[in-house]
Amino acid sequence: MPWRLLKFALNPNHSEPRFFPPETPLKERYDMVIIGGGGHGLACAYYLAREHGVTNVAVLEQGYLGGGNTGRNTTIVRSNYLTPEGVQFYDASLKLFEDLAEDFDLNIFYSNRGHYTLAHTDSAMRTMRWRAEVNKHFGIDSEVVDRSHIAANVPDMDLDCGGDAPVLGALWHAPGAVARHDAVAWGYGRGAYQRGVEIHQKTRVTGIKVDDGKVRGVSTSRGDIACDKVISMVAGSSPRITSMVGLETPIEIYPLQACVTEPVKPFLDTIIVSGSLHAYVSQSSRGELVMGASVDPNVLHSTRSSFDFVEELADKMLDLFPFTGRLRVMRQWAGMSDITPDFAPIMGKTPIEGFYLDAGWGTWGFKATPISGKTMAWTAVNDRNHELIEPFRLERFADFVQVGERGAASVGH
Ligand code: PYC
Repeated sequence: MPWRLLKFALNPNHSEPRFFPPETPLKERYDMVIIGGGGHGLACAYYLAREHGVTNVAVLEQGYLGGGNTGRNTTIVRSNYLTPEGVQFYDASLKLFEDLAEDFDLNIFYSNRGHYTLAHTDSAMRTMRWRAEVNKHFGIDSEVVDRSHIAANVPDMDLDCGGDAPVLGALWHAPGAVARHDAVAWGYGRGAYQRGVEIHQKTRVTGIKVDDGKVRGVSTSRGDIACDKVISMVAGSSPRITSMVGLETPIEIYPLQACVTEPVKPFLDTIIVSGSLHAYVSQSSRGELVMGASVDPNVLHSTRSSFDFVEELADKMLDLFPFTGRLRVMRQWAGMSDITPDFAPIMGKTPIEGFYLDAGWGTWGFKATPISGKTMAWTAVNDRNHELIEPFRLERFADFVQVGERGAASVGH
């Protein structure tokens, strides 16, 4: 038993150090304000402090830390994207993920599982070959495999899918992993706070003050703050924040639902995604099946759950794993996906001096947490886009240089 735990157990007067400090009043001025206390915002605060020595920073979160999409995703980490820009960006993120537990001195339950993207049609096989070639070009461990590879690793899967849509092969991505999402947020949050950053929960940003095209401060539900730089790192609320500075983005918000079953004995140690069936599944370390599908069909700013989602997902899951018909669904929830026209994020500087944007995270935000934090911190400090995020700049839509990532967005949308 760890010594610290024993001390805590035996001595009622010994108090375990708080993970986060008690709430303090807001200061009148910060060098930088980060809007959003999810993984991305907390990671940015952490790298600002750790790598740039910038600590006069406030992270403002309207709810609780990691209570938005950070705590609502299905924790998949992978870098098997389609575009060179996406592959390099997510590969850098995956590499940071691998060292996070050590950086934080906190177990983030990073579990390397391997990731199959199943192909049920010839055209899906073509896309898998395309992705594999781009991945290999950048040194990413991805390859197209046939049915025997899948059968050997996932013996309980019905590769014929009940005869409806037989699996032809898959893209196999050995580095694919899962991690505990809230631990990632807490690790970044604690690391930032220990270095002097302030984290304010239940603090809603109600306005951003801009004079002469330059950021001067923010208004919040707890009063006004002066600052020269604001970094918006929210999900589901990006249009609300960008409208405060008069900025338009092509983001549309769709709910993305997920659910878990009751726990069962371990039978699935890889991550399975089927873009054609619009379903994906992994088994958590507790034994639950963590499952999801594509985004809801209509634009909606809501985290409501629907029966339609479970019904349709169960239909697909039964094709892949017929025995799951006996399992009960234990929990169901939704997040809000900020979807862009090219299925890539929007990152970096904006036409408003001192206003930086990290948005458009659709269904691909969790896996980008470390690299978003790191590159946005660098961008805000240097007032110039980090080279890894330059392709994701907002102006790409006006310039017609989009980063077409739809073919790698996991489940079809
Ligand atoms: O990008 O791997 C992914 C993913 C899985 C579920 C939603 N997005």
